[in-house]
Amino acid sequence: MEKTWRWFGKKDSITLEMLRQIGVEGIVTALYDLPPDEVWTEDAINDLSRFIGNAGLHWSVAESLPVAEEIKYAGAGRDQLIENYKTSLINLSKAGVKTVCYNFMPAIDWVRTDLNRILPDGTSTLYFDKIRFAYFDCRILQREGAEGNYTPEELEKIATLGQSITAEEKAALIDTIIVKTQGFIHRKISEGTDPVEEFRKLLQQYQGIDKDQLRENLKYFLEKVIPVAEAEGVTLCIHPDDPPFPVFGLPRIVTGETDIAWIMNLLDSKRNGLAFCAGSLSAGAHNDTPLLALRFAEKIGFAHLRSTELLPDGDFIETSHLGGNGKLIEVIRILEREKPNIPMRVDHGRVMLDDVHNNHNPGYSFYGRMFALAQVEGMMAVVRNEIDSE
Ligand code: DNO
Repeated sequence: MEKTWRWFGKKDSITLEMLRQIGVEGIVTALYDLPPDEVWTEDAINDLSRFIGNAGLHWSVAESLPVAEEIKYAGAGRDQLIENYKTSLINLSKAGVKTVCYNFMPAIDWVRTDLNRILPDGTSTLYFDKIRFAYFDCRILQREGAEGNYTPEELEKIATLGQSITAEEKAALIDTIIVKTQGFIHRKISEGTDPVEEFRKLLQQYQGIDKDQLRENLKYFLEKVIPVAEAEGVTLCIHPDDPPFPVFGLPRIVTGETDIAWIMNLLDSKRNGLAFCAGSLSAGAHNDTPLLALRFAEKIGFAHLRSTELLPDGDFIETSHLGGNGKLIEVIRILEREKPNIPMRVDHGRVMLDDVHNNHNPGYSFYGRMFALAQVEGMMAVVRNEIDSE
């Protein structure tokens, strides 16, 4: 697989020169300065592509070409927004970017409650604490009907947490769940607004939208964009839901085997592809990550390599790339055989060494990801060796 790296554009303090030194071959990026609903123009794409090319690298994957919320909830403006999406796809294709990652998670992309869970060795990782998340949902957001989504035991734990949680901890929860994790990937929580209020408004747009309806909306979108992807030779890769279970009472439609099969069977096109995020999938107790890689290998156009460990009470932690439920060595064994030419990126990394002095986006440290890349390269070398000696 091609070794790629998620790079956040010209303002990223991790430079392309640094990435060349650590063996990165291709770049995964987006037009981060644009609001999510705007067309990616040829000029803007070419400018970024040239910048990457001048550093001796190439733009391998667009992640993400964001799907506007209005497309997901089927608002009045969705047809125009889908037209914009098609234009962006064509423009990316003209610049040679033939792999595009997107997701169809309503209102919120990935969810964590702690961005700096300290490990015994002094490094830190990302963590999802079910009770803290539920506390945010029931007590801070005060979502109507939220209590109904939790068990009596969980509600008791929320009440207990309510007795000890500090104002700083509450503010940190808001910041982590709906501001920091969402901000850098084109979210709608604008600066200077009350994030909780803004998020409530966003959730309201999904009232009455159940799993079937959300699937219908995805189908509507894909039926319009896949023919363009076909004509352009662009593979659109849907990213699994992170985590792969419902949150905030919102439907989730990319959580595991049945969901993925449903999407892949919608349209018989190799351009209707999957971004195999081992980390997201591994956070679902129902998922066997290597089995999913094998089952959908034909449709996998891009891979995100990371892993999680499921803990009691619904928590999960992002583990070393060598451990956990992602079983990356097995996933690599499958993908190196079935899809040796697709781009893969190491997803997330611990905060370690000098990372603590840099304000990297959550999950996207430098040393932590470099360390993980070395581990992944090691696994890839072992697998290639196995393949070569067959
Ligand atoms: C977080 C990422 C997500 C992902 C997008 C793909 O670290 O995994 O932001 O890139 O959801 O569309």
